[in-house]
Amino acid sequence: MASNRRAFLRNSAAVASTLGIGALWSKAWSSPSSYLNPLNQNNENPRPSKPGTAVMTSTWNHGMLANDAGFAALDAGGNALDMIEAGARLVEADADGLSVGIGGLPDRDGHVTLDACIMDDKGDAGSVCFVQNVVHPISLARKVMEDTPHVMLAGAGAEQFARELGMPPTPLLTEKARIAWERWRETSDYKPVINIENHDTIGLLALDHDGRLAGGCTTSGLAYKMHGRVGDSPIIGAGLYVDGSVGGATATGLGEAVMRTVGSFLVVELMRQGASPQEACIEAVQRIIRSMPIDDLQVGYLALGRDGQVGGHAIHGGFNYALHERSNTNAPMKTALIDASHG
Ligand code: SD4
Repeated sequence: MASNRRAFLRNSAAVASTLGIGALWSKAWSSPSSYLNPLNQNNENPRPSKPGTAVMTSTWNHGMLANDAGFAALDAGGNALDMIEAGARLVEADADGLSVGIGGLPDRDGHVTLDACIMDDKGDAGSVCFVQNVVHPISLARKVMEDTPHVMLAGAGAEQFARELGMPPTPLLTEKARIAWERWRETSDYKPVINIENHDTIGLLALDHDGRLAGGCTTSGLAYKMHGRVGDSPIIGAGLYVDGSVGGATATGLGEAVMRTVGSFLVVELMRQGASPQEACIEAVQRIIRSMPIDDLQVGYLALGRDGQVGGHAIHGGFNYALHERSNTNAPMKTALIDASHG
């Protein structure tokens, strides 16, 4: 899959430009002062909107299939939240990929521990972290949001809630992942590799035809992390943030850097002040570049405005995201894989 990704990346810019989608966010970012609009106190979105257009965008190659699943859920009568859950579940259920859900690479002690969160445009949020033996943490996070007075459940408590909901305990360590872990234990050299599958997750953002926004993020976290480590992905404001009056953002990459800068919240707040999704992602990446050494560190942001505009940016080359867009239920679907690299 890593080599597929590399092969894809050589072609993705061409794909995007063939579909004419890259031009949407080609505007060059100059400096924060060029877009900050302190007068925009009422969350007015100054940009042209595309009423009725449904958009779904998700990180990495597997975002294409996730977006397909999201639109299938929409066409089956669902809304933006259903699009997110369906897209995330598809990737979580893929036992072959060494990230996200079953088949994810374990921590250094051999345990697969999962993190996920979900958020809607009314500000409701649900999250689970450090969860084991649950195939669909995104659905568990949604249940935390919809069925409990809480936002976040962790570890054994989250697993107990899953059992109460009837989600069966399911071992998540596949043979393929176990072999990879055994091989890693020969050296136990802990070093996340940028843009490689042991540094992977899926972040998803959706806008349905009725203008509802939602987002989600789900991951097995960094491979061979310390037992108990939780990354940015389930942290509201870090791995994901949605504000119905502005837009949503999600992050992928080294969670420690995202948490330190509250990245997704930052992206959405910049959009509130008038930045386009693309400009906001660039500035959030710059915050990291300005504040910590970035040689071995990758972070990518993806953002969706409530008007349907999409942007993405990362510290290093190699970050890509999938985009599906449909102007109404009878219109053809436009799809593209976008190379968000600047390097
Ligand atoms: C984490 N942000 O656990 C996640 C991992 C990831 O691409 O996104 N990998 O830190």
